[in-house]
Amino acid sequence: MAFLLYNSGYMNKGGYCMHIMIIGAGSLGLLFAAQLAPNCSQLTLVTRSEGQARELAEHGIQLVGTESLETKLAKSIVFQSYSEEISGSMAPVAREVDYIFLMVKQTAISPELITYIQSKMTRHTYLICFQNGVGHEVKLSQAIGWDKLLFAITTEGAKRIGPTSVKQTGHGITYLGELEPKNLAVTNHQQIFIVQLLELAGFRAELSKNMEVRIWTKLVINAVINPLTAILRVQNGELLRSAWALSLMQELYQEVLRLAAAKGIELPIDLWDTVQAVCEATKTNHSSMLQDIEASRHTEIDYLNGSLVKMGNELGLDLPANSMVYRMIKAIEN
Ligand code: KPL
Repeated sequence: MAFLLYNSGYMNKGGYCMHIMIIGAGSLGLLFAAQLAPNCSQLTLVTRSEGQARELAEHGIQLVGTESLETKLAKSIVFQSYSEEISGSMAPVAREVDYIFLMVKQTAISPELITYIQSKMTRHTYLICFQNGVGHEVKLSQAIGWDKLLFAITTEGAKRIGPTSVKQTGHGITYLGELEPKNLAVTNHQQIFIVQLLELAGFRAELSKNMEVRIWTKLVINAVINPLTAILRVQNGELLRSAWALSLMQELYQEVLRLAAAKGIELPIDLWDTVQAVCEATKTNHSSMLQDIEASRHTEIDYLNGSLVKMGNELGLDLPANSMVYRMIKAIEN
């Protein structure tokens, strides 16, 4: 697997003098890169494939706004493979990285990628993780340390139209904070700064002192909606129109509630309403898991229902519905 760099090289006198690196050029990576680039002195977008980095170098990022406004960003200056950079055969990107936004799926957080991230971290670098589900926090805290880690949950809507273009499909909110707030490892000042940076780029962003609940809330939404849409091969909204599907959603949901209670995690009392509201609001979407199955990719099931079943096992709690959908997705993947 080769990660390549697409460097916007965008200089803006009014922006912050800093280097932001975004790893992952899927829908969110492209959207955030396009929006953040004008506000920082250097932005590097790290892609997985060489082809995408080349195309970005040639065309820049094309952002189609919600009102169909098209923006073209500055063209790239540098792109290179990260393995060449690590081996020293290529000069590293000039300025030290201040913030790394990790915007890849859980399945992409390989030992190779972690080594790459480590090679970019200095005493002053913070890593901000945008993943769905759980599991990454353990790997990354071991490799990077809690004092360098922040977590974000975003509901920004974006759809990748091609390797260099993205459509903003809706405006959401991004919550940012630590997962181990007891440590207060990353100063409030740092966290507020990132929130301001996101706001300057046109995103709604808020600091959260309760990232665990926010991560679990998203985990529940994805664990209830995604596997069922992928097994039944339906759009999100279809789940609400079938009494059978709704009862399966309820079963998955109730099991997660029991698990969360056993772990002492207080989920919002109206979470079931939220799950249904998300289903309705995204009714024409193919969930990310359905898209993965359609494209014959590995899904994030290990980090959603798989993690839930594993946590249940550790506590002596059975989660039969979650275990069933987990095994069905695994069977489909294979
Ligand atoms: O986040 C999603 C996903 O597909 O991963 C939902 C909320 C289900 C929207 O499609």
